[in-house]
Amino acid sequence: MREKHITLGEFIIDKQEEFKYSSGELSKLINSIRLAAKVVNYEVNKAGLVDILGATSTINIQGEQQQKLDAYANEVFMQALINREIVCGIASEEDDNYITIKGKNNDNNNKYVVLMDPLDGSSNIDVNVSVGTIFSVYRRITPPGTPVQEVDFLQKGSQQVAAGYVVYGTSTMLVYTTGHGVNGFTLNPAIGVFYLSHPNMEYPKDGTIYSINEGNYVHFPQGVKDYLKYCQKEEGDRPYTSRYIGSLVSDFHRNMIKGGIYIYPTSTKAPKGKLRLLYEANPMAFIAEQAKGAATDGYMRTMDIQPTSLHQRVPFFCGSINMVKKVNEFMAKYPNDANY
Ligand code: P6P
Repeated sequence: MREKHITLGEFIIDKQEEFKYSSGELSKLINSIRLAAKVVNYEVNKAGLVDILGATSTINIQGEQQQKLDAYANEVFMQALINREIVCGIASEEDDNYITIKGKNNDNNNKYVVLMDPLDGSSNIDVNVSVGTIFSVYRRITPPGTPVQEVDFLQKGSQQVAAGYVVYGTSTMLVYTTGHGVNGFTLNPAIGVFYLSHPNMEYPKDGTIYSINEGNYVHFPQGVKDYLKYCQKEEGDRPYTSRYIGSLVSDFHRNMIKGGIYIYPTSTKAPKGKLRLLYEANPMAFIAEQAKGAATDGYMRTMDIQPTSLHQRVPFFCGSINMVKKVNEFMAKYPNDANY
């Protein structure tokens, strides 16, 4: 009996009844991301051939020169979401403020807000290293019919209704959760269809890979330095292997399959860490927990942090649950470092 390969479209329909609250809008939202991922994938894959590389003349809120491809990706995902008339607001790493989106009757009745990093790791674009898209979905908490407000975006990560990423790597994958486990879909570029290739993805409880930019070692808090020395000590299954691609989505994806931990801590150079809470740490934390992994800021659960601003940064320790527990033990010896 030939195994039937389920497409993402079929999977969404099959799982429709699991989407609480939704009368199909969340399915349409995931479908719009599916479409945008294919469009961006096409451009990412030929970035070396056309003048879509390099930087634009604009600087985004991160103070980083916008790469042409991440400005393009931002536009593609924005349009895909707007066209489906499901979301009432979108916040993006590429835009200083969130945008308000009207419903089909120019009303404010759409239920969801989306936060996204349209092309994470964009500094890798010009050197042909994997990049990714990260998205996070909430139900609005302000009254339907009124314009979306910032408070709709500043919800704790524990309130997410969906989160996912696209990794544009040796193959392009869409990995997402709606709170019922994590499933990975691989794109067949020849026919433009995502197939369920990694059902029920789970972080191994233990791992032997750590992902951190060790070039910043001298700037790390002491708890991180102590943990790195623990990883490098010859004892039991250690020393661990160091693997750091410089693209969160790629390091996260490999660690979820093989076991491992990703760390971007505070440092004297990045006093609050580098990763953005709302559209990097929280969605990846939701996926990690749904895959039986863990995510903290070194001291508390990432998804319990109360956001205070759209682009706030947090330290991020994410991966195999026993590795996160261990690094948290080292961090606990230096409680003052919790005040970032
Ligand atoms: P660094 C990419 O810019 C990113 O946000 C993550 O994808 C990646 O893990 C990290 O920053 C790399 O930062 O400072 O090590 O180059």
